[in-house]
Amino acid sequence: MYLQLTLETTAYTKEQLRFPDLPQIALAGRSNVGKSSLINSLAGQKKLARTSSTPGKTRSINFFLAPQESFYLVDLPGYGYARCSRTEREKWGELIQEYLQDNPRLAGVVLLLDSRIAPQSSDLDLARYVESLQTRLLPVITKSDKCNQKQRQLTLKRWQKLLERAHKPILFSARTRQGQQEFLEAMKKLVQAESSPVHPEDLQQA
Ligand SMILES: Nc1nc2c(ncn2[C@@H]2O[C@H](COP(=O)(O)OP(=O)(O)OP(=O)(O)O)[C@@H](O)[C@H]2O)c(=O)[nH]1
Ligand SMILES: [Mg+2]
Repeated sequence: MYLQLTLETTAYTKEQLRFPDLPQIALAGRSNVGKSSLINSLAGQKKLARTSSTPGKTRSINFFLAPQESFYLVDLPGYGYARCSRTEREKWGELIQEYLQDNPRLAGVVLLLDSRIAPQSSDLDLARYVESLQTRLLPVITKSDKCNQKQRQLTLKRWQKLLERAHKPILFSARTRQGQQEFLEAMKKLVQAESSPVHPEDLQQA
């Protein structure tokens, strides 16, 4: 089953940023981890969100509306992209922070993690930041098709241990659609839980 999604707004700067009055789920993660590909895979479309094998493709915050479920899936620019200038990196960091902080209708943050790359401090920093915002964190391990079963399970366990207060990580592949149903269900639960307080025990269940 696909998720109907339409690109509604795009913000390149803080001035262009608007906070929609509907629940939002943000997709965060390092450049090239597969955020935009995940959106395309969910929607069953190839070019809804722009993807590239070169890191740093998404440079704006893109709001994709799921009209049937009444929430937004928000594609964020990736972090940890070394090849752009420092000022540009700082500008994106500020834009992402501006969006995540004090966003009254942020229902959760999906943290995408590459199944082939060892845990990075930038990922852990983002996870801690999301927790500090009292927002639910849903880890998704991407490109699972690139690993064998043993590697996948190892990565899963590793992240589960590191992010013990978050939702159990979901193994996902935009290529084979592994984990798609599980992910859709987890997102729906985040939307339903939007207005309930985030206690440590909620974080495990949401
Ligand atoms: N094999 C495989 N490749 C994937 C998967 N998901 C993404 N890719 C590839 O990884 C590359 C980066 O994917 P994007 O979706 O553009 O990554 P992104 O996180 O949006 O990157 P930025 O926009 O730079 O932050 C592309 O070449 C994709 O085809 C997957 O599940 N399996
Ligand atoms: Mg992208």
